[in-house]
Amino acid sequence: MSDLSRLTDAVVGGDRDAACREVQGAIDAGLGAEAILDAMVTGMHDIGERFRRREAFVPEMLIAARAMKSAMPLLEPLLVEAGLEPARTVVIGTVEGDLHDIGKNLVALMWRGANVRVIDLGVNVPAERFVEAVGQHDAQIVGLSSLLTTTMPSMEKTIQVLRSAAPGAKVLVGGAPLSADWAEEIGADGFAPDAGAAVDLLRSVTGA
Ligand code: B1M
Repeated sequence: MSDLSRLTDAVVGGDRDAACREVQGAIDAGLGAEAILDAMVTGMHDIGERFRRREAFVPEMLIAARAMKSAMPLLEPLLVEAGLEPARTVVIGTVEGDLHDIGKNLVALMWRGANVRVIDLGVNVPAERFVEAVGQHDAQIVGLSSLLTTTMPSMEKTIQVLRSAAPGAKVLVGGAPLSADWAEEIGADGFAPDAGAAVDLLRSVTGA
């Protein structure tokens, strides 16, 4: 087994100490920053797939993301040196009126795991705040989450406001009461039913 497959396993297993040890070992062995990052992204992708197949659950995803987050500071200087900082920026938030953030946080973690810069605006976010953040961070993508049927109209309004004020931004949506049909109806660029699918959706929209 190569060092990097041990790193992937450490992320999948949520083992923070092992992830840091494997990253440091790979750096010391002279492996490239991109390969090391890929090994962790593969781990996050793997846990996302397991989550979709109901073989892993929210706690496993959280500890996997925590393991990757712990090891990232070791790798960051090399990524900067190699010019491998995230090329894309996503703004994410839960729409106005809605305070649920567990699912949104998972999506944000998975997107970070896919090496995307994620600006998390939190919960109860007014449409105008999304517009402001897109401009401020030069974001290409906006992720909207809604867990309440009563805040689905707020998501629709947010998309309308974004379409006129930030027409270049792609809008991806998700949340338990939503469906792909409804997402299409309100003009979203994509819908993901869960955090694993959200990574695939992001990749398909960005062509990454
Ligand atoms: Co609330 N709540 N809640 N709640 N809550 C639900 C959503 C509800 C279904 C419970 C029920 O009645 N069975 C119900 C909504 C009914 C409806 O609208 N159809 C409900 C209600 C009614 C309410 C209140 C109105 C209750 C009240 O006060 N009377 C109130 C509303 C407050 C508000 O938001 N203004 C309320 C409050 C709360 C708490 C604050 C107590 C708490 C939230 C804590 C928090 O988030 N920090 C809470 C919780 C925990 C829940 C349940 C129990 C769990 C939600 C959750 O975290 N799921 C929920 C019942 C349930 O779902 N069983 C419920 C786990 C999470 C991993 O899944 O969020 O679906 P989920 O995210 C998934 C996908 O949806 C998707 O990926 C995620 C990961 O796979 N996804 C995206 C989500 N966002 C995405 C974005 C994407 C892509 C995918 O792209 C951008």
